[in-house]
Amino acid sequence: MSSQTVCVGIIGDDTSGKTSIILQYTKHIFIEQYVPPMEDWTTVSIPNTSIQLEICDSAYLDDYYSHYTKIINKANYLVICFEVLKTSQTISHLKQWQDRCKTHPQKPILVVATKTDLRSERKAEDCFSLEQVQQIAKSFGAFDYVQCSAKTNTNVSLIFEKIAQHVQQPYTALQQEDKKCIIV
Ligand SMILES: Nc1nc2c(ncn2[C@@H]2O[C@H](COP(=O)(O)OP(=O)(O)OP(=O)(O)O)[C@@H](O)[C@H]2O)c(=O)[nH]1
Ligand SMILES: [Mg+2]
Repeated sequence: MSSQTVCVGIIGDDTSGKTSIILQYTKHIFIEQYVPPMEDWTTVSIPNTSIQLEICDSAYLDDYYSHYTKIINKANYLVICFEVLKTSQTISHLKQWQDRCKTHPQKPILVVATKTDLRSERKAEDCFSLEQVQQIAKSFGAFDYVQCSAKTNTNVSLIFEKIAQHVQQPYTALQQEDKKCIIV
């Protein structure tokens, strides 16, 4: 069976946990402190499929704009990460990510809420709820969403399995009707 290679760009806010997801998935490690960005595209084979994912990390560099534009342009799939801690900054940045993604309406998007382990140590009102995560995913026109923790290795592999599943058979788990705003 010939293999199919798909490029996946991992984008989202500074310290939202992008590199930690890739490290947990590919190397089964989690680092509590500063995590340096992965420099190259990381290629992984998805079990029980002929699909290879070329995963690209992004990081806040001096030339971040051109860096993520390059990633968005090359990627076949976009993974938008944001952490479950709800702050005014996260909300306003999500709106900015939404605008950036609108320039590439043809790229399938998977929305990923990260650091879900923090829900157990914070008040419920300080975190995005499941319903709010679903709403955010809809607002991006995402085909699906995942809630994960790289720290506890919860649902990390599901991110890449859902992409592989979508490559094999495109699906939309979410209603696409309300792309206009993010309700939080
Ligand atoms: N509690 C918790 N902390 C996490 C999790 N994932 C990442 N972190 C922590 O969050 C911080 C940032 O993680 P990174 O993976 O470097 O985030 P990033 O999005 O790659 O950050 P930049 O490359 O700077 O944009 C680190 O201190 C991680 O240990 C998680 O699932 N739970
Ligand atoms: Mg990083």
